[in-house]
Amino acid sequence: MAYFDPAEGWSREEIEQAQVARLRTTIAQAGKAPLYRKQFDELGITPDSIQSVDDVRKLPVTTKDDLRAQYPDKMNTVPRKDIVRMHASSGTTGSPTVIHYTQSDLDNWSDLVARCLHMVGVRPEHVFQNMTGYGLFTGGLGLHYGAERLGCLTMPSGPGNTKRQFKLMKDFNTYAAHIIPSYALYIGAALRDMGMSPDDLPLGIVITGAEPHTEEARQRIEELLGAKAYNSYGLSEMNGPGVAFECTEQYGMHIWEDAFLPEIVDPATLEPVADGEVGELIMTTLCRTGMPIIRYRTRDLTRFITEECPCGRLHRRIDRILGRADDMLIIKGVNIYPMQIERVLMEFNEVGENYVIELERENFIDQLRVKVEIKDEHFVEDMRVLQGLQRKIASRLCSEILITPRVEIVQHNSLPKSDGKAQRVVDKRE
Ligand code: ADP
Ligand code: K
Ligand code: ZN
Repeated sequence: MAYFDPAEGWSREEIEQAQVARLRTTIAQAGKAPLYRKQFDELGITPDSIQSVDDVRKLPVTTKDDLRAQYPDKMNTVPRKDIVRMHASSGTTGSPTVIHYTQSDLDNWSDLVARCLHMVGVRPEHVFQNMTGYGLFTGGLGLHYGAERLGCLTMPSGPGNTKRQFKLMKDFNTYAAHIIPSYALYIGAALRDMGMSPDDLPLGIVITGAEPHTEEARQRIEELLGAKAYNSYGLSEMNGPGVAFECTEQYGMHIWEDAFLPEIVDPATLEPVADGEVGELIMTTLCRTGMPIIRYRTRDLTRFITEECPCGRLHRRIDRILGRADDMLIIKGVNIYPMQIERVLMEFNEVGENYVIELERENFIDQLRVKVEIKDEHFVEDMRVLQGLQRKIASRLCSEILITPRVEIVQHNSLPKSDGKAQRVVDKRE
């Protein structure tokens, strides 16, 4: 099999040699930023501190708050004239962080994204429809330049206007599309509502990323749109998309270890977890010149998949993101991740694609309410039937999350919808 980039086929030895060399270069470069200069001086860190990959643990970690404190550009390690692009995190949690890129950073980024797309079968002869928001969010321009780099006719259709999206797909024979999972579920349902079938669309590949979604949601997306869906992981602090991506095995995402040095640690102690255990993903940029970032705490929870991938690539895979450490809900003292709830909801064929998790406090007691849309064809006037379904969902949820939520079935298209990252949790507690 031909790789887009020879680095995809590297042995573990080649990967680790490159990591050590690039980490040393990165330390030299990062030391030009005041934050790192100070930390490196205090800890006595020089490029020579790195003799093996494990030596990364000698380095300080970087948090989102550290980056915010350097706002707007104190993390830069090149003169302003060499910076050609800026993005900012979407600010899902708190105020945004700013990322600055040099031209070589942008070129590397596009190569990484092109590599991802090529890995799942996208080719220059294909039309690529980029249905995510452009602007400061990295998902738009990131995928856009990657698809162009690969050679695809790239359509910056952006999100929204579902009918026009379908028309563009049909008229221009779109084979691959990039869609945020919650929006993919939404347009899939819209296709069904319009009385069209997935066979009416030329789509073969859908790239979904930017927010947590379950395996069950992926299967729905594939059925609704009649395409293979591949999970794409990235974050602004590490360029944006193109950090980790599923191969055609659809089991875990290869993290491009020639460009990023990943660690998975216990969030409380920052010690590495045992191989295969869940922890917080930490990453260091290995190729960035304008704004290198050392041991960035992503707050994203995942694990390394320990087995080698049948596809032959030796870049390690991370499992589907369980959620952000900040997403964990503590309800009546029980720790719950929204994705545990999504997984159960998507098991029910009657249930539609949109849901909201609401938390309230009544008489000092936490209440969990799950509102979920029912598919149009399953809507019945008979209250007993609906109540029966609500009870069934509540009891399945209880066996998964160990507390009994109030389940409320609502009509199709009645919950708020978004074409960007969906807000699945509404916490009304004080
Ligand atoms: P923000 O932190 O403001 O959302 P970003 O746009 O940089 O800013 O989003 C990056 C975050 O999005 C990641 O840290 C992760 O939490 C989430 N994310 C990105 N891709 C995925 C994915 N495929 N699965 C789950 N979560 C994802
Ligand atoms: K082309
Ligand atoms: Zn693979």
